[in-house]
Amino acid sequence: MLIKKPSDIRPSEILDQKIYLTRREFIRNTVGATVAAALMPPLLAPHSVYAGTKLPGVRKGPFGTSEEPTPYGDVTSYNNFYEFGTEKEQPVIMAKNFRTKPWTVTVEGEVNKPAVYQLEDFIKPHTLEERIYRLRCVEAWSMVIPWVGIPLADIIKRFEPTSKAKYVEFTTLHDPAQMPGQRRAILKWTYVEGLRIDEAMHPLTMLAVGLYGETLPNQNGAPLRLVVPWKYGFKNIKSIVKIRFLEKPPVTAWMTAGPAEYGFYANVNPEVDHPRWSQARERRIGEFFKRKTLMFNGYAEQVAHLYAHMDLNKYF
Ligand SMILES: Nc1nc2c(c(=O)[nH]1)N[C@H]1C(S)=C(S)[C@@H](COP(=O)(O)O)O[C@H]1N2
Ligand SMILES: [Mo]
Repeated sequence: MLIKKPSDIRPSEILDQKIYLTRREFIRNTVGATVAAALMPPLLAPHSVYAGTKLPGVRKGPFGTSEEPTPYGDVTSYNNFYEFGTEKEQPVIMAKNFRTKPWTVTVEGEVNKPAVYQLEDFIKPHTLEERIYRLRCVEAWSMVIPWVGIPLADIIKRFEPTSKAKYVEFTTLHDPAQMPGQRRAILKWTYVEGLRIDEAMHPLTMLAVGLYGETLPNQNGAPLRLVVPWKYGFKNIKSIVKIRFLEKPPVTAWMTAGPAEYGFYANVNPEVDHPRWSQARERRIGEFFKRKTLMFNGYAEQVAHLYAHMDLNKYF
């Protein structure tokens, strides 16, 4: 995602899985076991090291795919979370001691009930459901993740948006002391994302607090992150502390960083290439051969109507 000259792009960003694995092999075979363990706990350490707290009473929710979920170890060790480093192997290590309790979410703007909510007021355990969704990164890799959360619409309704609320803006925590990435000018911090109100209210859109039946690992966006399965991964903002309702579209962090590369809508559209690479195909993490990328990441039936009158080449 980083805006760089092509010559600066590293293999892990282009994400040729073979190169990526080769690099891991290389490190494993050439450095001492202790150093290797520190660099790559997901491959070497048991699954339990990353386990969150089990979330009880989670129901099966609608819309889940029947595709095989990506193994827990991959979902939790191969992450984009620039607040904790630009290499995908970094967040699992760098976010280890990130404090997510207590956690508040500020709700403001065009709503009748603006307030600072405790996370516990936000999401009651008995409301949680599991939905297995595909996640497609703009870098042309994908995963299938069993999320645990609730529909964002259920939460938004409680805030009573006014008739002027046309867009929703989400903001990640700003805390350079805890988030080393924010001490470097990688993005114009903080991370901000946004949705049109009808996208935010769509029944597929959820706020996740867990995956694989447990609370979210820090590197996956604990304690609260957005999941919009038909949009590129970067829309799925992590560690949310603010939700603001607006009349005008918010300016997102990635639009500021590279407006020609990362649009506001960011719908998965295999026909609109990223300026530096094709979006026609993707590599499912754990698989060798690439597969075709589907329109709206395979959720066209549910969401295409939201964009019926829009030129998706212009509004990419
Ligand atoms: N705050 C914040 N949210 C973020 C990012 C980030 O760097 N910072 N990266 C995004 C990108 S590019 C992707 S692909 C997904 C990855 O989510 P995952 O690590 O849970 O798979 O998170 C998104 N949310
Ligand atoms: Mo991404």
